[in-house]
Amino acid sequence: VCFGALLAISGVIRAQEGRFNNPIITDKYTADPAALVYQDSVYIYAGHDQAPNDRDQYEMHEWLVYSSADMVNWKEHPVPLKPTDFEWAKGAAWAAQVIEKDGKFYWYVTVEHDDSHPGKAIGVAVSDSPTGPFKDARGSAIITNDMTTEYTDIWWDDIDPTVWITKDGQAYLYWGNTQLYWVKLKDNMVEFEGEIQTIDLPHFTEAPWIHKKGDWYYLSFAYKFPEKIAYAMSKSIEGPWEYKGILNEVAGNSNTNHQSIIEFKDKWYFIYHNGSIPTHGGSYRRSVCIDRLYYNDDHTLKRVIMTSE
Ligand code: FUB
Repeated sequence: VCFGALLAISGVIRAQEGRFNNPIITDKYTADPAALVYQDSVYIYAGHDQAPNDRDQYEMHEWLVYSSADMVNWKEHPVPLKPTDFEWAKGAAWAAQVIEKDGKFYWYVTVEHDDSHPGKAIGVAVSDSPTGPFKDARGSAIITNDMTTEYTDIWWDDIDPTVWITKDGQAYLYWGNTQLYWVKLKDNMVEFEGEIQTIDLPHFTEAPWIHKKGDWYYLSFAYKFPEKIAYAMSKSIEGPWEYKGILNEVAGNSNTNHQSIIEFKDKWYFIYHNGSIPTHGGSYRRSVCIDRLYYNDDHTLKRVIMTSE
């Protein structure tokens, strides 16, 4: 017990110095972390990488949720959601994000749609608690393949939803692979309104994430492949976005890097995944990591120094 307490204290001290014990979860493979700050805690929603050690393909049958009050000690909660909780979905617990509105928690997820709309699609689940249980909030996908492309063979572009709610309560949904899309959401959070729009960013791959500091919006995203993370800035949530450069390099031993960015107790964090668990970790058996994020005086972002560097 004493040794465990000492480890926990030294972990908190290291984190205050900006060095984390990465990866933060080692008993499971976890990917695509989406962090939510709610009250005095941070929640990390992650996909569960379940590919056997000899299979180099995504195998993800459920999402996981962890919470922490200090960014160092993480508690795992019961599995809050699976793709099979959406009757119209076939599987694939790909990247997702939870946002709170009026005491309800909305979880936008990527799944594999059933054969009525082949390819990936975006669904939304809802709960009264950040740890669930969550249930399908609309009984059908909010975004399907046929809404975003005239080419029926592009089945990969409706993935990686990220959401943002402005101070006046307008919600926006962003998503995409190769092409970045966005649309406004209605007040009910489960229908979109207006036309689907696009944003062109250099070498956009996937994994958009919006955050705001002061007057500036930041749109970070996976760049090229293997993925680095790059970002753009704007004074308006609707753009235009100005590309600003690389935020994080390729993360050890993983082709993907999938970040989220939050402020918690006056510090900024960059939360992502790598493939660093020894022996079998890699692009299909990933692990969530945390590092600190810092700003330059001109509001641009300093490149993240991964604890592994
Ligand atoms: O986890 C499956 C996919 O890998 C995600 O949707 C992408 O962002 C990439 O991380």
